[in-house]
Amino acid sequence: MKFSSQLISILQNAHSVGVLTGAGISAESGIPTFRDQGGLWQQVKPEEMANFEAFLNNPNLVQKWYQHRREIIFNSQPNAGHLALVDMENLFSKFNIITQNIDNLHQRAGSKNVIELHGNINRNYCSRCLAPAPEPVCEKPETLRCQHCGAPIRPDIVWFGEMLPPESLEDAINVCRTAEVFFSIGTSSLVHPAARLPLLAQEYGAYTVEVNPERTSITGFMDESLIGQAGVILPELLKHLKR
Ligand code: BV8
Ligand code: ZN
Repeated sequence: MKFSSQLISILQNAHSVGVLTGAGISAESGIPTFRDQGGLWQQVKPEEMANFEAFLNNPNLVQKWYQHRREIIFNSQPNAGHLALVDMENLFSKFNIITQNIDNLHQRAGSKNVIELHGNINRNYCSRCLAPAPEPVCEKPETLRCQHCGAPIRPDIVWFGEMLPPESLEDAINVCRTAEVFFSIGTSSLVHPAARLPLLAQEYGAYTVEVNPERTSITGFMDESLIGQAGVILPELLKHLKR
């Protein structure tokens, strides 16, 4: 894999690096993405599953779908792309991962500074009194209810039409303000406001790099586009940086 001498020299002199990741970085762990061939949104429609309305109409169905996703995630492992980002974290004084993913794989790989924009499938809470709740067992519908107020339990995930956690979004914007290099890895860059972050980083002066086997809606704006799989490109890039 060829990297531009500009990217290598900017990275070798950088102190602050930001990374935005999407479902693509977990694809090589066997977790389906959303919009690729065979992706999640080909199995169910987001408006029928990943929004609060759908949940209120049929909490058990939505929780069953998330239970299905928990099982896939539980049986998956972080891949070489996640692990390369863990090693990269040690090469820079400020290295932050902003993830749209809810699969917890960055944290399981060992990344320390992870900003979760869309929540985490490992956490659940009551849809009425917001009390934290244990993972519901879908075979026992009664566990889908809050033990304090009886309302349905929901996953701690940002659904379409819901605000992102303000502090996570603020932290992400601060990363864009200070990053000298900003990577956009494994995202179709279609979901807002996350999709805006690489361009915001560029406006603040970051050298922006996209890692994706396909072109996306922001490829044309990036300073560098590395076409390929994250699990191949990131370890290669790490090798160059360690030389
Ligand atoms: C909000 C949780 C205020 C659920 C998700 C403008 C401004 C603000 C909001 C909007 C706006 N325009 C529209 C909106 C509304 C909406 C939105 O963006 N809709 C889109 C579809 C147009 N945004 C919201 O509702 C957000 N809330 O802004 O609140 C508001 C409210 C109402 C109206 C206005 C404002 C909430 C968004 C969060 C929604 N929740 N997920 C769940 O997971 O079940 S979104 C979902 O998509 C996931 O979180 C996912 O992370 C995210 C983005 O998808 P990607 O990660 O990019 O995955 P995708 O499959 O699309 O692409 C994978 C990529 O990987 C591909 O490019 C592929 O080529 C690549 N790839 C594949 N293999 C590899 C690889 N790359 C590298 N290596 C590989 N091996
Ligand atoms: Zn409750």
